[in-house]
Amino acid sequence: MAEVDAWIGLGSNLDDPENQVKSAFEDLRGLEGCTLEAVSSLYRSPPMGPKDQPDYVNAVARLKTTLSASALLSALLGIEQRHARVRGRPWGPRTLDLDLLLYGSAIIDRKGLTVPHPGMAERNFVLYPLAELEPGLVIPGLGALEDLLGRCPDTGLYRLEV
Ligand code: A4P
Ligand code: MG
Repeated sequence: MAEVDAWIGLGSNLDDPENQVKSAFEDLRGLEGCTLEAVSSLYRSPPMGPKDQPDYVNAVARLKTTLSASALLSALLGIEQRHARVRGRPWGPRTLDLDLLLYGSAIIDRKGLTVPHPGMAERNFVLYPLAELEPGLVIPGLGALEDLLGRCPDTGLYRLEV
């Protein structure tokens, strides 16, 4: 099967978020059928949604994969579970959230899998790390990353030193 570039968004705001994200990079590196190609810096930001929860640490990663989009999503859910993710309220706190942001140039909209990930165009904690790795990226159905950045201020977003 042909290899596809997939982009993963990582986020955590519980149980040492920086380490959750860094160890998730290692989990991604170990995924069968995938090669971890690049990871962004870690970024801290205030919570989007309910404010009575800790700040988040976010990052993005780029993989080359021979997995289908749905097999890759299942693998990501498996990693979340190993990080003791307990699903609470929507947009509530979590030890690790892994989103499949992009899967090559695919536009997918079926039960349980929407790609590009809904809402990514309005999330500075997704767009700025993506731009760090690939400023010229074009998002299927949404346009040039550069244009999305122009409409999404980096307010509150803070790049952590590595
Ligand atoms: N699903 C469908 N498409 C996808 C996809 N492309 N990637 C389904 C991942 N999952 C996808 O996910 C619910 C279901 O979505 C999955 O089982 C999968 O089948 P979830 O992560 O449990 O959903 P959720 O967390 O309840 O809601 P949601 O909308 O995914 O939350 P988000 O969007 O992940 O937001 N603030 C900051 N600063 N940084 C953050 O990272 N994150 C959230 C959670 C809230 N506020 C935040 C941050
Ligand atoms: Mg999610």
